[in-house]
Amino acid sequence: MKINNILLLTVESDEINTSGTPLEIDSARGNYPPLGLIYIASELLKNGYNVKILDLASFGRSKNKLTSFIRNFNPEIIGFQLYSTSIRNAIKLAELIKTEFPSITVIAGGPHLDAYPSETISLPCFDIGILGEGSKRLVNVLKIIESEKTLSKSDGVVYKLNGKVIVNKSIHKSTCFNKMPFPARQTLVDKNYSSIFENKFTSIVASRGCHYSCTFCSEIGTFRLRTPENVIKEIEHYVKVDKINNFYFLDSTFPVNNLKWIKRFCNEIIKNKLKIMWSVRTRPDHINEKSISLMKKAGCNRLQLGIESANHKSLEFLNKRMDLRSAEKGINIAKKHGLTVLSYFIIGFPDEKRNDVLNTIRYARKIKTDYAHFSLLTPIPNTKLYDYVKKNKLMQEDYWLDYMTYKTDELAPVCSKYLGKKELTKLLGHAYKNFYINPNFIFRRGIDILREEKPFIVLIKYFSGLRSLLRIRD
Ligand code: B12
Ligand code: SF4
Repeated sequence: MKINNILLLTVESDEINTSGTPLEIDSARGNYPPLGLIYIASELLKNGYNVKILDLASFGRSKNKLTSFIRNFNPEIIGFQLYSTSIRNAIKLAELIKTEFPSITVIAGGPHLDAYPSETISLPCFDIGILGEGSKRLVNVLKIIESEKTLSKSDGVVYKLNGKVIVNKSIHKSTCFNKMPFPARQTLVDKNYSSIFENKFTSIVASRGCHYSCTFCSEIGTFRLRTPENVIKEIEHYVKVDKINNFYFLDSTFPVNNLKWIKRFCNEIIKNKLKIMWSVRTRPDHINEKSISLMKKAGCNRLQLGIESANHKSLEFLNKRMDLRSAEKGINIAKKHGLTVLSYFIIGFPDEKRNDVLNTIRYARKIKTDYAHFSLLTPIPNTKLYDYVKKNKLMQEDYWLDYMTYKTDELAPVCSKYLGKKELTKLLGHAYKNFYINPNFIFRRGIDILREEKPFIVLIKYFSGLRSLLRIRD
Protein backbone atom coordinates (compact mmCIF):
# COMPACT_ATOMS: atom_id res chain seq x y z
CA MET A 1 0.00 0.00 0.00
CA LYS A 2 1.40 3.39 -0.99
CA ILE A 3 0.92 6.18 1.54
CA ASN A 4 0.78 9.73 0.19
CA ASN A 5 -1.35 11.87 2.47
CA ILE A 6 -1.44 11.90 6.26
CA LEU A 7 -3.83 13.92 8.39
CA LEU A 8 -2.93 14.62 12.03
CA LEU A 9 -5.81 15.54 14.33
CA THR A 10 -6.15 17.03 17.77
CA VAL A 11 -9.47 17.73 19.43
CA GLU A 12 -10.55 20.19 22.08
CA SER A 13 -11.26 19.08 25.66
CA ASP A 14 -14.58 17.47 26.55
CA GLU A 15 -16.94 19.32 28.86
CA ILE A 16 -14.78 18.04 31.67
CA ASN A 17 -12.56 20.52 33.43
CA THR A 18 -9.90 18.51 35.21
CA SER A 19 -8.08 20.91 37.40
CA GLY A 20 -11.26 22.67 38.49
CA THR A 21 -9.96 25.93 37.03
CA PRO A 22 -13.10 28.04 36.61
CA LEU A 23 -14.24 27.71 32.98
CA GLU A 24 -14.28 31.50 32.78
CA ILE A 25 -10.51 31.51 33.40
CA ASP A 26 -9.82 28.44 31.27
CA SER A 27 -11.52 29.94 28.23
CA ALA A 28 -9.66 33.24 28.65
CA ARG A 29 -6.32 31.36 28.56
CA GLY A 30 -6.45 31.00 24.78
CA ASN A 31 -5.12 28.08 22.77
CA TYR A 32 -1.65 27.03 21.74
CA PRO A 33 -0.46 25.31 18.57
CA PRO A 34 -0.20 21.50 18.99
CA LEU A 35 3.59 21.32 19.12
CA GLY A 36 3.78 17.53 19.40
CA LEU A 37 1.90 17.09 16.10
CA ILE A 38 3.90 19.84 14.43
CA TYR A 39 7.12 17.97 15.30
CA ILE A 40 5.68 14.75 13.92
CA ALA A 41 4.63 16.55 10.72
CA SER A 42 8.19 17.75 10.12
CA GLU A 43 9.59 14.21 10.31
CA LEU A 44 6.86 13.00 7.94
CA LEU A 45 7.62 15.79 5.44
CA LYS A 46 11.31 14.92 5.63
CA ASN A 47 10.39 11.38 4.62
CA GLY A 48 8.40 12.52 1.61
CA TYR A 49 4.84 12.35 2.92
CA ASN A 50 2.22 15.04 2.39
CA VAL A 51 0.90 16.16 5.81
CA LYS A 52 -1.78 18.44 7.22
CA ILE A 53 -2.69 19.14 10.83
CA LEU A 54 -6.26 19.88 11.87
CA ASP A 55 -6.73 21.32 15.32
CA LEU A 56 -10.44 21.04 15.96
CA ALA A 57 -10.26 23.66 18.70
CA SER A 58 -9.83 26.23 15.92
CA PHE A 59 -11.31 24.33 12.91
CA GLY A 60 -14.61 23.70 14.70
CA ARG A 61 -16.56 20.47 15.17
CA SER A 62 -18.96 20.52 12.24
CA LYS A 63 -19.20 16.91 10.99
CA ASN A 64 -19.91 18.03 7.43
CA LYS A 65 -16.98 20.43 7.33
CA LEU A 66 -14.66 17.73 8.68
CA THR A 67 -15.82 14.95 6.38
CA SER A 68 -15.63 17.17 3.32
CA PHE A 69 -12.12 18.24 4.36
CA ILE A 70 -11.10 14.57 4.64
CA ARG A 71 -12.73 13.73 1.32
CA ASN A 72 -10.80 16.51 -0.42
CA PHE A 73 -7.45 15.77 1.20
CA ASN A 74 -7.93 12.01 0.81
CA PRO A 75 -5.50 10.73 3.48
CA GLU A 76 -4.55 7.05 3.74
CA ILE A 77 -3.61 7.60 7.42
CA ILE A 78 -5.16 9.71 10.18
CA GLY A 79 -3.14 10.22 13.37
CA PHE A 80 -4.94 11.22 16.58
CA GLN A 81 -3.34 13.02 19.50
CA LEU A 82 -4.96 11.65 22.66
CA TYR A 83 -5.24 13.55 25.93
CA SER A 84 -7.25 12.09 28.78
CA THR A 85 -9.33 15.26 29.04
CA SER A 86 -10.43 15.05 25.42
CA ILE A 87 -10.54 11.29 25.02
CA ARG A 88 -14.30 11.01 24.55
CA ASN A 89 -14.35 13.65 21.82
CA ALA A 90 -11.43 11.93 20.12
CA ILE A 91 -13.14 8.53 20.21
CA LYS A 92 -16.39 9.96 18.82
CA LEU A 93 -14.48 11.48 15.93
CA ALA A 94 -12.42 8.37 15.28
CA GLU A 95 -15.67 6.38 15.15
CA LEU A 96 -17.14 8.83 12.67
CA ILE A 97 -14.03 8.54 10.48
CA LYS A 98 -14.09 4.73 10.60
CA THR A 99 -17.74 4.73 9.54
CA GLU A 100 -17.39 7.29 6.75
CA PHE A 101 -13.93 6.25 5.53
CA PRO A 102 -13.40 2.58 6.47
CA SER A 103 -10.25 2.24 4.38
CA ILE A 104 -8.32 4.90 6.35
CA THR A 105 -5.87 3.53 8.94
CA VAL A 106 -6.32 5.36 12.25
CA ILE A 107 -3.18 5.68 14.39
CA ALA A 108 -3.21 7.01 17.97
CA GLY A 109 -0.50 8.64 20.11
CA GLY A 110 -0.11 11.05 23.04
CA PRO A 111 -0.35 10.92 26.86
CA HIS A 112 -3.68 9.07 27.10
CA LEU A 113 -2.43 6.27 24.87
CA ASP A 114 0.73 6.04 26.99
CA ALA A 115 -1.45 5.56 30.07
CA TYR A 116 -3.93 3.06 28.56
CA PRO A 117 -2.32 1.43 25.53
CA SER A 118 -4.24 -1.83 25.27
CA GLU A 119 -7.57 -0.39 26.47
CA THR A 120 -7.36 2.32 23.80
CA ILE A 121 -6.25 0.19 20.87
CA SER A 122 -8.81 -2.49 21.72
CA LEU A 123 -11.45 0.05 20.56
CA PRO A 124 -12.53 -0.68 16.97
CA CYS A 125 -11.96 2.96 15.92
CA PHE A 126 -8.16 2.79 16.43
CA ASP A 127 -5.93 0.47 14.42
CA ILE A 128 -2.44 1.16 15.78
CA GLY A 129 -0.96 3.03 18.75
CA ILE A 130 2.48 4.63 19.05
CA LEU A 131 3.87 5.09 22.54
CA GLY A 132 6.04 8.00 23.72
CA GLU A 133 7.74 10.41 21.36
CA GLY A 134 6.16 9.65 18.06
CA SER A 135 8.06 11.24 15.15
CA LYS A 136 10.51 8.50 14.22
CA ARG A 137 8.27 5.65 15.34
CA LEU A 138 5.43 6.83 13.12
CA VAL A 139 7.71 6.93 10.08
CA ASN A 140 8.88 3.37 10.88
CA VAL A 141 5.29 2.18 11.20
CA LEU A 142 4.34 3.81 7.88
CA LYS A 143 7.26 2.09 6.16
CA ILE A 144 6.12 -1.25 7.60
CA ILE A 145 2.53 -0.65 6.47
CA GLU A 146 3.80 0.24 2.98
CA SER A 147 5.89 -2.89 2.74
CA GLU A 148 3.07 -4.99 4.25
CA LYS A 149 5.40 -6.49 6.85
CA THR A 150 4.57 -7.24 10.49
CA LEU A 151 4.69 -4.72 13.35
CA SER A 152 5.83 -7.38 15.79
CA LYS A 153 9.40 -6.10 16.07
CA SER A 154 8.59 -2.37 16.26
CA ASP A 155 9.55 -0.68 19.49
CA GLY A 156 6.77 1.24 21.28
CA VAL A 157 3.97 0.11 19.00
CA VAL A 158 0.53 -1.22 19.98
CA TYR A 159 -1.37 -3.21 17.36
CA LYS A 160 -4.02 -5.85 16.83
CA LEU A 161 -3.26 -9.42 15.84
CA ASN A 162 -6.03 -11.96 15.33
CA GLY A 163 -8.37 -9.94 17.54
CA LYS A 164 -5.78 -9.59 20.35
CA VAL A 165 -4.03 -6.33 21.29
CA ILE A 166 -0.24 -6.60 21.41
CA VAL A 167 1.76 -3.95 23.29
CA ASN A 168 5.41 -3.69 22.33
CA LYS A 169 6.73 -1.76 25.30
CA SER A 170 8.53 1.47 24.55
CA ILE A 171 12.26 1.02 25.12
CA HIS A 172 14.09 3.84 23.39
CA LYS A 173 13.52 7.57 23.82
CA SER A 174 14.41 9.65 20.83
CA THR A 175 17.74 11.23 21.74
CA CYS A 176 19.20 13.05 18.74
CA PHE A 177 17.21 16.19 19.48
CA ASN A 178 19.54 18.45 17.48
CA LYS A 179 19.18 16.40 14.33
CA MET A 180 15.40 16.61 14.34
CA PRO A 181 13.90 18.82 11.64
CA PHE A 182 12.34 22.03 12.93
CA PRO A 183 8.60 21.87 13.60
CA ALA A 184 6.64 22.18 10.33
CA ARG A 185 4.17 24.90 11.29
CA GLN A 186 3.15 25.37 7.66
CA THR A 187 1.22 22.08 7.89
CA LEU A 188 -1.34 23.61 10.29
CA VAL A 189 -4.62 24.17 8.46
CA ASP A 190 -5.64 26.97 10.85
CA LYS A 191 -3.14 29.23 12.52
CA ASN A 192 -5.61 30.90 14.78
CA TYR A 193 -3.77 30.89 18.11
CA SER A 194 -3.75 33.35 20.97
CA SER A 195 -2.96 33.50 24.65
CA ILE A 196 -4.07 35.64 27.53
CA PHE A 197 -0.77 37.50 27.26
CA GLU A 198 -0.15 38.00 23.55
CA ASN A 199 -1.87 37.48 20.21
CA LYS A 200 1.05 36.76 17.92
CA PHE A 201 3.35 34.15 19.40
CA THR A 202 4.46 30.61 18.88
CA SER A 203 5.56 27.80 21.16
CA ILE A 204 8.94 26.14 21.10
CA VAL A 205 10.95 23.67 23.22
CA ALA A 206 14.65 23.70 24.09
CA SER A 207 14.54 20.50 26.13
CA ARG A 208 12.48 17.44 26.84
CA GLY A 209 12.07 15.37 29.97
CA CYS A 210 12.83 16.34 33.55
CA HIS A 211 15.36 15.40 36.26
CA TYR A 212 12.67 15.42 38.94
CA SER A 213 9.83 13.04 39.63
CA CYS A 214 6.95 14.95 41.18
CA THR A 215 4.10 12.63 42.07
CA PHE A 216 1.41 14.50 40.08
CA CYS A 217 3.33 14.79 36.83
CA SER A 218 3.87 12.30 34.04
CA GLU A 219 6.87 14.18 32.66
CA ILE A 220 9.43 11.77 34.03
CA GLY A 221 12.27 10.69 31.82
CA THR A 222 15.72 11.52 30.65
CA PHE A 223 16.30 15.24 30.42
CA ARG A 224 17.60 16.15 26.95
CA LEU A 225 18.72 19.56 25.84
CA ARG A 226 19.16 21.03 22.36
CA THR A 227 22.25 23.09 21.70
CA PRO A 228 21.65 26.84 22.06
CA GLU A 229 22.75 27.32 18.42
CA ASN A 230 20.12 24.85 17.22
CA VAL A 231 17.36 26.65 19.12
CA ILE A 232 18.51 30.05 17.82
CA LYS A 233 18.48 28.77 14.25
CA GLU A 234 14.84 27.77 14.68
CA ILE A 235 13.94 31.13 16.22
CA GLU A 236 15.70 33.02 13.40
CA HIS A 237 13.59 31.11 10.91
CA TYR A 238 10.32 32.27 12.53
CA VAL A 239 11.55 35.83 12.87
CA LYS A 240 12.53 36.03 9.19
CA VAL A 241 9.90 33.88 7.51
CA ASP A 242 6.81 34.14 9.74
CA LYS A 243 7.56 37.56 11.27
CA ILE A 244 6.99 36.13 14.75
CA ASN A 245 8.88 37.82 17.58
CA ASN A 246 7.27 36.28 20.61
CA PHE A 247 8.16 32.79 21.84
CA TYR A 248 6.77 30.61 24.62
CA PHE A 249 9.20 27.94 25.71
CA LEU A 250 7.04 25.00 26.77
CA ASP A 251 9.89 22.99 28.31
CA SER A 252 8.80 21.35 31.54
CA THR A 253 11.89 22.84 33.20
CA PHE A 254 13.72 25.40 31.06
CA PRO A 255 17.45 25.07 31.97
CA VAL A 256 17.79 28.33 33.94
CA ASN A 257 20.19 26.59 36.31
CA ASN A 258 22.55 25.62 33.47
CA LEU A 259 24.55 28.83 33.33
CA LYS A 260 26.85 27.59 30.58
CA TRP A 261 23.87 26.88 28.30
CA ILE A 262 22.11 30.14 29.23
CA LYS A 263 25.26 32.16 28.48
CA ARG A 264 25.65 30.61 25.03
CA PHE A 265 21.96 30.99 24.26
CA CYS A 266 21.55 34.59 25.45
CA ASN A 267 24.86 35.84 24.06
CA GLU A 268 23.92 34.44 20.66
CA ILE A 269 20.56 36.31 20.73
CA ILE A 270 22.32 39.52 21.74
CA LYS A 271 25.14 39.07 19.20
CA ASN A 272 22.69 38.35 16.36
CA LYS A 273 20.59 41.40 17.38
CA LEU A 274 17.43 39.32 17.50
CA LYS A 275 14.62 41.58 18.68
CA ILE A 276 12.51 38.92 20.36
CA MET A 277 10.52 38.44 23.54
CA TRP A 278 10.32 35.06 25.17
CA SER A 279 8.94 33.36 28.25
CA VAL A 280 9.85 30.12 29.98
CA ARG A 281 8.36 27.58 32.38
CA THR A 282 10.77 26.50 35.07
CA ARG A 283 11.36 25.79 38.75
CA PRO A 284 11.71 28.85 41.01
CA ASP A 285 14.56 27.25 42.96
CA HIS A 286 16.60 27.02 39.74
CA ILE A 287 16.67 30.78 39.33
CA ASN A 288 20.00 32.53 39.83
CA GLU A 289 21.14 36.12 39.44
CA LYS A 290 23.57 35.56 36.54
CA SER A 291 21.17 33.59 34.35
CA ILE A 292 18.28 35.96 34.94
CA SER A 293 20.27 39.09 34.21
CA LEU A 294 21.45 37.62 30.91
CA MET A 295 17.99 36.30 30.03
CA LYS A 296 16.47 39.74 30.61
CA LYS A 297 19.08 41.33 28.31
CA ALA A 298 18.26 38.74 25.66
CA GLY A 299 14.52 39.54 25.69
CA CYS A 300 13.07 37.13 28.25
CA ASN A 301 10.04 38.89 29.70
CA ARG A 302 8.15 36.29 31.74
CA LEU A 303 8.78 33.30 33.98
CA GLN A 304 6.08 30.71 34.70
CA LEU A 305 6.92 28.98 37.94
CA GLY A 306 5.53 25.92 39.67
CA ILE A 307 5.40 26.80 43.38
CA GLU A 308 2.42 24.50 43.92
CA SER A 309 1.77 25.02 47.64
CA ALA A 310 2.58 27.14 50.67
CA ASN A 311 2.32 24.05 52.86
CA HIS A 312 5.49 22.13 53.50
CA LYS A 313 3.72 18.79 53.93
CA SER A 314 1.97 19.25 50.57
CA LEU A 315 5.26 19.97 48.81
CA GLU A 316 6.66 16.82 50.40
CA PHE A 317 3.64 14.87 49.26
CA LEU A 318 4.35 16.04 45.70
CA ASN A 319 8.03 15.08 46.04
CA LYS A 320 8.75 18.56 44.72
CA ARG A 321 12.18 18.65 46.43
CA MET A 322 11.96 22.42 46.84
CA ASP A 323 11.79 24.67 49.89
CA LEU A 324 9.72 27.83 49.88
CA ARG A 325 12.60 30.06 50.90
CA SER A 326 14.58 29.22 47.76
CA ALA A 327 11.41 29.64 45.67
CA GLU A 328 10.86 33.13 47.09
CA LYS A 329 14.51 33.99 46.59
CA GLY A 330 14.13 33.01 42.93
CA ILE A 331 11.04 35.15 42.49
CA ASN A 332 12.75 38.14 44.12
CA ILE A 333 15.67 37.83 41.70
CA ALA A 334 13.28 37.69 38.74
CA LYS A 335 11.39 40.77 39.95
CA LYS A 336 14.60 42.65 40.65
CA HIS A 337 15.52 42.22 36.98
CA GLY A 338 12.11 43.37 35.80
CA LEU A 339 10.64 40.04 34.67
CA THR A 340 6.95 39.25 34.95
CA VAL A 341 6.25 36.23 37.15
CA LEU A 342 3.29 33.88 36.84
CA SER A 343 3.13 31.32 39.64
CA TYR A 344 1.16 28.07 39.64
CA PHE A 345 -0.54 26.85 42.82
CA ILE A 346 -2.44 23.69 43.61
CA ILE A 347 -5.00 23.21 46.37
CA GLY A 348 -6.85 20.16 47.68
CA PHE A 349 -4.10 17.75 48.73
CA PRO A 350 -5.28 14.62 50.54
CA ASP A 351 -4.36 15.92 54.00
CA GLU A 352 -5.13 19.60 53.48
CA LYS A 353 -7.84 21.21 55.57
CA ARG A 354 -9.59 24.50 54.85
CA ASN A 355 -6.96 26.48 56.75
CA ASP A 356 -4.13 24.93 54.72
CA VAL A 357 -5.88 25.94 51.49
CA LEU A 358 -6.38 29.47 52.79
CA ASN A 359 -2.70 29.54 53.70
CA THR A 360 -1.73 28.90 50.04
CA ILE A 361 -4.20 31.56 48.85
CA ARG A 362 -2.76 34.11 51.30
CA TYR A 363 0.79 33.15 50.38
CA ALA A 364 0.16 33.82 46.69
CA ARG A 365 -0.66 37.42 47.58
CA LYS A 366 2.26 37.75 49.96
CA ILE A 367 5.04 36.84 47.55
CA LYS A 368 6.08 39.06 44.66
CA THR A 369 4.35 37.14 41.89
CA ASP A 370 2.52 39.26 39.28
CA TYR A 371 -0.01 36.59 38.34
CA ALA A 372 -1.21 33.42 40.00
CA HIS A 373 -2.84 30.34 38.53
CA PHE A 374 -4.71 28.06 40.92
CA SER A 375 -5.99 24.57 40.26
CA LEU A 376 -7.26 21.55 42.16
CA LEU A 377 -4.94 18.62 42.65
CA THR A 378 -6.18 16.28 39.93
CA PRO A 379 -4.93 12.73 39.59
CA ILE A 380 -3.79 12.19 36.01
CA PRO A 381 -3.08 8.61 34.83
CA ASN A 382 0.49 7.36 34.62
CA THR A 383 1.52 9.30 37.73
CA LYS A 384 2.47 8.25 41.27
CA LEU A 385 -0.36 10.45 42.55
CA TYR A 386 -2.85 8.41 40.52
CA ASP A 387 -1.56 5.17 42.04
CA TYR A 388 -1.70 6.71 45.52
CA VAL A 389 -5.32 7.85 45.27
CA LYS A 390 -6.33 4.53 43.78
CA LYS A 391 -4.57 2.57 46.52
CA ASN A 392 -6.00 4.77 49.27
CA LYS A 393 -9.47 4.59 47.78
CA LEU A 394 -9.71 8.37 47.46
CA MET A 395 -11.41 7.92 44.09
CA GLN A 396 -13.34 5.20 42.35
CA GLU A 397 -11.42 2.30 40.77
CA ASP A 398 -9.67 3.75 37.69
CA TYR A 399 -11.37 7.04 36.97
CA TRP A 400 -9.90 7.85 33.52
CA LEU A 401 -10.54 4.37 32.21
CA ASP A 402 -14.11 4.48 33.53
CA TYR A 403 -14.51 7.92 31.99
CA MET A 404 -13.21 6.75 28.63
CA THR A 405 -15.57 3.77 28.62
CA TYR A 406 -18.60 5.77 29.87
CA LYS A 407 -18.74 3.85 33.16
CA THR A 408 -18.79 7.23 34.87
CA ASP A 409 -19.99 10.66 33.84
CA GLU A 410 -18.64 12.41 36.87
CA LEU A 411 -16.17 15.24 36.50
CA ALA A 412 -12.57 14.40 37.30
CA PRO A 413 -12.10 13.43 40.94
CA VAL A 414 -10.51 15.47 43.69
CA CYS A 415 -8.41 13.67 46.28
CA SER A 416 -8.94 15.50 49.55
CA LYS A 417 -9.81 13.50 52.66
CA TYR A 418 -11.49 16.50 54.29
CA LEU A 419 -12.93 18.80 51.62
CA GLY A 420 -15.54 17.90 49.03
CA LYS A 421 -15.44 18.98 45.37
CA LYS A 422 -18.07 21.66 45.94
CA GLU A 423 -16.15 23.27 48.77
CA LEU A 424 -12.84 23.03 46.90
CA THR A 425 -14.34 24.60 43.79
CA LYS A 426 -15.65 27.47 45.93
CA LEU A 427 -12.22 27.91 47.47
CA LEU A 428 -10.69 27.96 44.00
CA GLY A 429 -13.05 30.76 42.91
CA HIS A 430 -12.17 32.58 46.12
CA ALA A 431 -8.45 32.16 45.34
CA TYR A 432 -8.82 33.88 41.94
CA LYS A 433 -11.00 36.69 43.24
CA ASN A 434 -8.79 37.22 46.26
CA PHE A 435 -5.68 37.51 44.11
CA TYR A 436 -6.97 39.53 41.18
CA ILE A 437 -9.80 41.66 42.49
CA ASN A 438 -7.90 43.67 45.02
CA PRO A 439 -6.55 47.23 44.88
CA ASN A 440 -2.95 46.11 45.16
CA PHE A 441 -3.09 43.97 42.02
CA ILE A 442 -5.16 46.48 40.04
CA PHE A 443 -2.76 49.32 40.90
CA ARG A 444 0.35 47.28 39.99
CA ARG A 445 -1.16 46.05 36.73
CA GLY A 446 -2.27 49.60 35.87
CA ILE A 447 1.32 50.82 36.12
CA ASP A 448 2.61 47.84 34.11
CA ILE A 449 0.06 48.47 31.36
CA LEU A 450 1.18 52.08 30.98
CA ARG A 451 4.72 50.80 30.41
CA GLU A 452 3.63 48.37 27.68
CA GLU A 453 4.49 48.99 24.03
CA LYS A 454 0.81 48.70 23.02
CA PRO A 455 -1.09 49.65 26.20
CA PHE A 456 -4.51 49.68 24.53
CA ILE A 457 -4.29 46.04 23.37
CA VAL A 458 -3.04 44.98 26.81
CA LEU A 459 -5.87 46.90 28.43
CA ILE A 460 -8.45 45.03 26.32
CA LYS A 461 -6.91 41.69 27.36
CA TYR A 462 -6.87 42.86 30.96
CA PHE A 463 -10.55 43.76 30.93
CA SER A 464 -11.49 40.49 29.28
CA GLY A 465 -9.60 38.66 32.07
CA LEU A 466 -11.31 40.80 34.71
CA ARG A 467 -14.72 40.14 33.17
CA SER A 468 -14.01 36.40 33.34
CA LEU A 469 -13.16 36.71 37.02
CA LEU A 470 -16.32 38.61 37.81
CA ARG A 471 -18.34 35.82 36.23
CA ILE A 472 -17.02 33.29 38.78
CA ARG A 473 -19.83 32.47 41.16
CA ASP A 474 -19.17 32.40 44.92
C1 B12 B 1 2.74 22.97 27.56
C2 B12 B 1 1.66 22.10 28.15
C3 B12 B 1 0.39 22.65 28.24
C4 B12 B 1 0.05 24.03 27.68
C5 B12 B 1 -0.07 24.05 26.16
C6 B12 B 1 -0.66 22.80 25.54
C7 B12 B 1 -0.47 22.82 24.03
N1 B12 B 1 -1.54 22.72 23.28
O1 B12 B 1 0.62 22.95 23.55
C8 B12 B 1 -1.26 24.39 28.43
C9 B12 B 1 -0.92 25.26 29.62
C10 B12 B 1 -2.34 25.10 27.62
C11 B12 B 1 -1.71 22.99 28.91
C12 B12 B 1 -2.96 22.75 29.34
C13 B12 B 1 -3.35 21.52 29.84
N2 B12 B 1 -2.57 20.43 30.06
CO1 B12 B 1 -0.74 20.31 29.53
N3 B12 B 1 1.06 20.06 29.22
C14 B12 B 1 1.95 20.80 28.63
C15 B12 B 1 3.33 20.10 28.64
C16 B12 B 1 4.16 20.70 29.78
C17 B12 B 1 4.12 20.16 27.33
C18 B12 B 1 3.37 19.70 26.07
C19 B12 B 1 4.28 19.81 24.88
O2 B12 B 1 4.13 20.69 24.06
N4 B12 B 1 5.27 18.92 24.80
C20 B12 B 1 6.25 18.92 23.72
C21 B12 B 1 5.74 18.17 22.49
C22 B12 B 1 6.80 18.21 21.42
O3 B12 B 1 5.51 16.84 22.88
P1 B12 B 1 4.07 16.12 23.01
O4 B12 B 1 2.97 17.11 22.90
O5 B12 B 1 4.09 15.26 24.21
O6 B12 B 1 4.01 15.16 21.73
C23 B12 B 1 4.84 14.03 21.57
C24 B12 B 1 4.23 12.69 22.07
O7 B12 B 1 3.20 12.87 23.04
C25 B12 B 1 3.77 11.98 20.84
N5 B12 B 1 2.43 12.26 20.31
C26 B12 B 1 1.53 13.20 20.65
N6 B12 B 1 0.46 13.14 19.87
C27 B12 B 1 0.64 12.14 18.97
C28 B12 B 1 -0.16 11.68 17.93
C29 B12 B 1 0.30 10.60 17.14
C30 B12 B 1 -0.55 10.09 16.03
C31 B12 B 1 1.56 10.02 17.43
C32 B12 B 1 2.05 8.90 16.61
C33 B12 B 1 2.35 10.49 18.48
C34 B12 B 1 1.90 11.55 19.24
O8 B12 B 1 4.72 12.41 19.88
C35 B12 B 1 4.96 13.82 20.08
C36 B12 B 1 6.29 14.23 19.49
O9 B12 B 1 7.35 13.54 20.08
C37 B12 B 1 2.89 18.61 28.93
C38 B12 B 1 3.91 17.80 29.67
C39 B12 B 1 4.96 17.35 28.69
N7 B12 B 1 6.15 17.73 28.97
O10 B12 B 1 4.66 16.72 27.68
C40 B12 B 1 1.59 18.80 29.71
C41 B12 B 1 0.50 17.75 29.58
C42 B12 B 1 0.35 17.35 28.14
N8 B12 B 1 -0.70 18.49 30.00
C43 B12 B 1 -1.53 17.77 30.69
C44 B12 B 1 -2.77 18.26 31.18
C45 B12 B 1 -3.53 17.32 32.11
C46 B12 B 1 -3.24 19.53 30.83
C47 B12 B 1 -4.56 20.15 31.28
C48 B12 B 1 -5.75 19.23 31.30
C49 B12 B 1 -4.28 20.79 32.63
C50 B12 B 1 -5.45 21.54 33.15
N9 B12 B 1 -6.17 20.87 33.99
O11 B12 B 1 -5.68 22.66 32.84
C51 B12 B 1 -4.76 21.30 30.26
C52 B12 B 1 -5.68 20.85 29.08
C53 B12 B 1 -5.18 21.22 27.72
C54 B12 B 1 -6.20 20.86 26.67
N10 B12 B 1 -6.88 21.84 26.11
O12 B12 B 1 -6.40 19.70 26.37
C55 B12 B 1 -1.03 16.36 30.87
C56 B12 B 1 -1.78 15.38 29.97
C57 B12 B 1 -2.03 14.06 30.67
C58 B12 B 1 -3.01 13.22 29.94
N11 B12 B 1 -3.05 11.97 30.33
O13 B12 B 1 -3.74 13.64 29.09
C59 B12 B 1 0.51 16.53 30.58
C60 B12 B 1 1.20 15.28 30.02
C61 B12 B 1 1.21 16.96 31.91
C62 B12 B 1 0.99 16.03 33.09
N12 B12 B 1 0.08 16.34 33.95
O14 B12 B 1 1.63 15.06 33.28
N13 B12 B 1 -0.68 22.09 28.85
S1 SF4 C 1 6.23 19.06 37.97
FE1 SF4 C 1 7.92 20.06 36.89
S2 SF4 C 1 9.73 19.57 38.18
FE2 SF4 C 1 8.13 18.12 38.75
S3 SF4 C 1 8.49 16.30 37.47
FE3 SF4 C 1 6.96 17.58 36.40
S4 SF4 C 1 8.15 18.84 35.01
FE4 SF4 C 1 9.59 18.00 36.54
